[in-house]
Amino acid sequence: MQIDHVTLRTLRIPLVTPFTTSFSTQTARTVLTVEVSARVAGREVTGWGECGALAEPVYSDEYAAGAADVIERFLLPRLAAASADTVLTAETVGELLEPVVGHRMAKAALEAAILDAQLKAAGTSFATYLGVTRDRVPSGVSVGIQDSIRALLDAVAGYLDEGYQRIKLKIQPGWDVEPVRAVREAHPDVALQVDANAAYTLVDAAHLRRLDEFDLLLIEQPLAEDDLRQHAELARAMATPMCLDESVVSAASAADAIQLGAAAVINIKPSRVGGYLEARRIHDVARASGIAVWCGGMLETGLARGANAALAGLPGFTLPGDISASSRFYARDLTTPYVIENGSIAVPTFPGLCEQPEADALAEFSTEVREVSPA
Ligand code: NPQ
Ligand code: MG
Repeated sequence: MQIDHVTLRTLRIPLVTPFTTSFSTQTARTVLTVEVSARVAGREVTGWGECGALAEPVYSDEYAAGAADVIERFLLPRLAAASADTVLTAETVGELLEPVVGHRMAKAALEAAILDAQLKAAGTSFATYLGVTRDRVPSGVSVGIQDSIRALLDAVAGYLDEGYQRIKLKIQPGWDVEPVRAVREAHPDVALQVDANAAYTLVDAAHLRRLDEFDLLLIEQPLAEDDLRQHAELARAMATPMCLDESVVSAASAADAIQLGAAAVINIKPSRVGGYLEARRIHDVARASGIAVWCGGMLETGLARGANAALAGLPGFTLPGDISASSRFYARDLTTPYVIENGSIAVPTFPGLCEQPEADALAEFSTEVREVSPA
């Protein structure tokens, strides 16, 4: 593949309802998109990628403007140099970008755009590329921290009415045992799990153990990103299965977490781990180790939501993902909206990772457009 041109856009897309986690309240999603114009075997093709990084480095150390900068300065020049020698395919992106330390969300966005272009040129869907044969995947929903337990119960009831097959409650100190108890009492049989986004420390072990009585599927990332050993210790102190999100950034860190007993379950977010290809390797490592995985989310637009659904069609994804309908977050998506029917999302069959985004949606939400021509 030969890269001719790249357009980096920063979008600000309003959320249908504020999303509060232990680290922030957001009323809009700031998202960086990567549009790659390339030639594959002489044929012009466009590929799109979306960056998982938030506007601020509060979920992880990356942020959208930093990702745009590192793509322009350090990542794209490496791919452009390789593309002149025709070495460039989606499968070589990981190795070509290996000399740059970290910046996995930036790398993931660029790899996604290249992979999208490559698959569109070949007329191949992402599911076919992965060898996925399932045509639908079960849909779960992540429910933010609310102002009251009444508001939480109303939100959960609404999502269950829409058909979501699993509820994830965001928790933080001061919003944990009582909200979880209220939801469990209102819905004794619902598949329920919690996500703390690293808001606790091991000192809270006795308190977190109180969640064991609610028959939760898992507790996600209670401790800090770097605290693998402490997660293992907490896992031994609790009956609720331990799930890692932020701590798992690669297949290597997944293997470490599994070996340490820090993860009985892994949340796989393609953006967090450097892209869909590394996400598949984590799936493979976990599956070989008897560790369940599910597909997490970063409030993806239509540029990445369908690719997540395809990934979640792999056989090791045995728990419902945070792959909700577009309407869970956005009144207007960049593509045809993803919908949930009978609690599941269709695995896309179109070529590539995503549909072409709608030009008027891009125009409506863009706050910055940067044209980058590789040297
Ligand atoms: C998680 N996602 O599993 C993340 C966290 C996250 C769906 O729970 C704006 C504000 C964007 C908060 C993207 C879900 C966000 C955000 C992701 C939180 O930890
Ligand atoms: Mg999480």
